[in-house]
Amino acid sequence: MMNANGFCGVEKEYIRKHHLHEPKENQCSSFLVKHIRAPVHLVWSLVRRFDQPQKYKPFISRCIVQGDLEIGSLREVDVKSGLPATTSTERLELLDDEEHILSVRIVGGDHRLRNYSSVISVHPEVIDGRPGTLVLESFVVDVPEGNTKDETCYFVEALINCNLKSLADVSERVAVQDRTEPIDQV
Ligand code: A8S
Repeated sequence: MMNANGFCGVEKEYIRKHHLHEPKENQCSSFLVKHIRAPVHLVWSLVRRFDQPQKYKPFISRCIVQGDLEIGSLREVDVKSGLPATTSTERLELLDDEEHILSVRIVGGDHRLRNYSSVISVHPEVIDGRPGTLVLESFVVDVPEGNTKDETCYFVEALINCNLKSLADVSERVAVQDRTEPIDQV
């Protein structure tokens, strides 16, 4: 059942549990929702790879993690040309394989997103009688000098929308392959 904001009860519950940021006066915060026609284990297997965001994020060309993957690990991300950035340094804040939650904080890089922090969570749902996935991604970030809250939110939401669209494309391609019946050998 949808409410006036277009969210149903279960989405509201997940948002309340995992996606409550507390933006300060100079910050903006928002979240996005995506429904994917692929099972949750498949979507999570892509999302959880803190060391390989380029597997689905279309603007990332390269990523390097020094040492073992653990909470506090840093990744050095190279951004593809054409964007107002070339690198970003990002810290793993939370990786929960039970609840399917990943949280990342941006700690450096030559871009304008200061104090950016994001949470992405994935949840099983049924879409047209098949296993599907509900993806929620939320963020909080400083509003840069010379920009408004709306501009900042719009910019970040556009990037996240591209990431989620691509996550859906990659996951759905694999899901369709997995579903194809093997051809009987004669
Ligand atoms: C993510 C989310 C975002 C990434 C942004 C918002 C970024 O990688 C790009 C352009 C920028 O200006 C900032 O989960 C930054 O990846 C594509 C380099 C951080």
